[in-house]
Amino acid sequence: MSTTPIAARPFQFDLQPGRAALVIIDMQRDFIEPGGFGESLGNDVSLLEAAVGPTLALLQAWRARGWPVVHTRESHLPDLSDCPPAKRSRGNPSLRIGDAGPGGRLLVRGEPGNQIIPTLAPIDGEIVIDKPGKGAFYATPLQAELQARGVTQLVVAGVTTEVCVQTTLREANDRGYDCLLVEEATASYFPAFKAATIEMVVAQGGIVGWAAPLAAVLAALP
Ligand code: C5J
Repeated sequence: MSTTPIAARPFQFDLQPGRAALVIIDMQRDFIEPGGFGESLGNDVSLLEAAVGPTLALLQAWRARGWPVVHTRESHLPDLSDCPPAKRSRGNPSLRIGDAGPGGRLLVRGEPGNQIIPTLAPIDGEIVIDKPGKGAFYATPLQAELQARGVTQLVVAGVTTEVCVQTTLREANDRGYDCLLVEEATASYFPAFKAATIEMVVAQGGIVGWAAPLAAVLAALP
């Protein structure tokens, strides 16, 4: 199998063209736009905007090559039967999961606020995973979808770095996927948490995976 070297940390990532899926985590209005779930928790959602352009650059690169793309959405069924009470009752948000906000019911499947932002909207042929948890493998068909396409590596983007992105990286790592986190294509409401997550991923010889700047990924693609 031919591989393409990407300058990454903690060491070179050998990308397998066509077998590396781009996984874009939760770039949905509920987290990125005002009035959604992210803001209901008291966060400054404008901090996530920085990840949109770099994620689009990756998406265009993957689309141009016909390589597999996965989009995820954190979402619950309208009756909230897949939302543990512990998740819904946690903390003291201004609105809870399932409550009506400006973009419809928060984190509920099919609501306007639950859609991926228009700039990154999925197109036909791309995998869209609705996930009730923070990780993209928990209670979803993601593993089966990846196996059906022969995917062995994940190039990961999305929000938020230390919550759904990191949980997915750890789930994927335990399932045997080599994961590369693209630094500019992920963001957090807490920049220090983003930086710490990247360090956690690459520490101890890549205990969770690799990290690389966007330019290194784009420059290496065949
Ligand atoms: C959060 C996510 N932060 N997509 N979800 O609750 O990271």
